[in-house]
Amino acid sequence: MADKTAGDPSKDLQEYDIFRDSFKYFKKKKPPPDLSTVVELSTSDSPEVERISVLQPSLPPIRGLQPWQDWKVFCHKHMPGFFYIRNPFLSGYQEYWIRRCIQDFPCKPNLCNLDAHIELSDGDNIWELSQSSDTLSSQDKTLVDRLRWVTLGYHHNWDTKLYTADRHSPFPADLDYVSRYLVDVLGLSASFKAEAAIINYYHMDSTLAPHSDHSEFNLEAPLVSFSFGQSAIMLMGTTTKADEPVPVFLHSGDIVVMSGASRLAYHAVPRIISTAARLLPWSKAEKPHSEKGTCSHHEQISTSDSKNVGGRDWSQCDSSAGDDTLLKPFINSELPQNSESQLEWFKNINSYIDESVKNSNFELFHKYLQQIRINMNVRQVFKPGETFQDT
Ligand SMILES: O=C(O)CCC(=O)C(=O)O
Repeated sequence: MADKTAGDPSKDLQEYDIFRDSFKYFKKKKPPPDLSTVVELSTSDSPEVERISVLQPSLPPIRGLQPWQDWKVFCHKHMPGFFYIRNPFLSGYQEYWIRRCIQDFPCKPNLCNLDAHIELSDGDNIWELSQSSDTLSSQDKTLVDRLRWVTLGYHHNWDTKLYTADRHSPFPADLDYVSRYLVDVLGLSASFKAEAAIINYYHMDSTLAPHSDHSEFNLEAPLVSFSFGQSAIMLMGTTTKADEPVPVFLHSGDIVVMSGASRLAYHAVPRIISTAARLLPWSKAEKPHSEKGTCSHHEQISTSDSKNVGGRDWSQCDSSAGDDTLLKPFINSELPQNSESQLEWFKNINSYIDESVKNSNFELFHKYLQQIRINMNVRQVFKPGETFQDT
C-alpha cells in the first residue's frame, strides 16, 4: 500500500495512524473497497497464515461443538497470540447461542442500550415484546431492531470505560463454560473465568471504530469473541496504530481468541458483509447433529437423563412454545464453584442445549439474522482469585 504520510511533513512516520486509513478504506460506500486483500483465514494459501493443531483439553466439551480434533484453527504471522477458529459448532447448534443472544441475554438483570430510552423490568423480554403485534404499540415492535449492545457480568461503563463493583450481575454459566473450554483447547490459560461480556448487534451499516480493550484489571487473560449471522471484515492490528492492520473475514460461527501480544492490539469492524441466506449455516434446513444418527465424540461424555433436568420433566417441555421461564434460574446463574455441583450443572446444561435445539423453531431468529451480525465478546476482568478489594 502507498505511503500515506507522503507529502505531509507534519506527520511523524512512527505516529501516523495507518489503522485509521485502513478503517476508512474498508468502511467507504462509494467507491466500495476492493475485498481481494481481505484474508479468508481458513482457505488462505498465504505463507503468513498457518493452520495449527490444538491440544487435548482438560475440560469436557459442552454440547454443540465439533470434536476438538476436527477444529480448524489458524494463526497469522503478523498477529502473534491471535487465533481464528473456523465455525467449530455442530450443525444446528449455533442456534442455541443465537437464541441466548436475542431472547435471553437482553433481559434484566443484564444491561442494554435500550435502558436509556425505556424502563425494562424483570420479566420483560425484548424479543417477545417485539413479536407480539396485537397487544403492544408499534414502538414495542421495533425494540429488537433498536438493540445495539448488551453487557453481562461486570457491566462495562461506556462513559468511564471502567468496571465497578456496583454494576454487576451473575455471568451466565453456559457462556462462561464454553469460553473456558475454548481457552483450554488453545492451551492458553488454565484459570480462565469469564467475568464480563459485551454483545454487539450490528446492522448492515454498523461499524466498530478502532480500539483496544484495556478496561480489565487482568490484561493477560485472553479475550474470546464469537460471530453469528452476517459476515464482517475485522481489522486486526498491533499495539500501535502506526502498523497496518490485517483485514480478515469473520463468518457465522467463527471464533476469535486474542491472547499474548494480540490481547491489547487495536482492532475494528469497518464493514458488515451482506451474506446471502443460502450461504448462512442454517440454509440447508439442517437438523441438530444428533438427529442425523451420528454418534459423535461429544456424546461419549453425556451422562444425564435428559428427561429430568432441574427437577423438570423435559419430555413435557417444548421450548418453542416459549415456556422455558422456569428454567431461567438454572440457565441464568453463575457456574457453580465446587466441582460436584459443577458436574451436576454440566450434565444439566448438555441436556438443556440438546432439548433447546431440537424443540425450538428458529425461523424468526434466522430471519432477524438476514440483516444482523451478532458478536459476543467475553473477557476475564480480574486476575485469578482477585476482586475489587484487591485492585
Ligand atoms: O465485533 C467484533 O468482531 C469485535 C467486537 C469488539 O472488538 C468489541 O466488542 O470490543
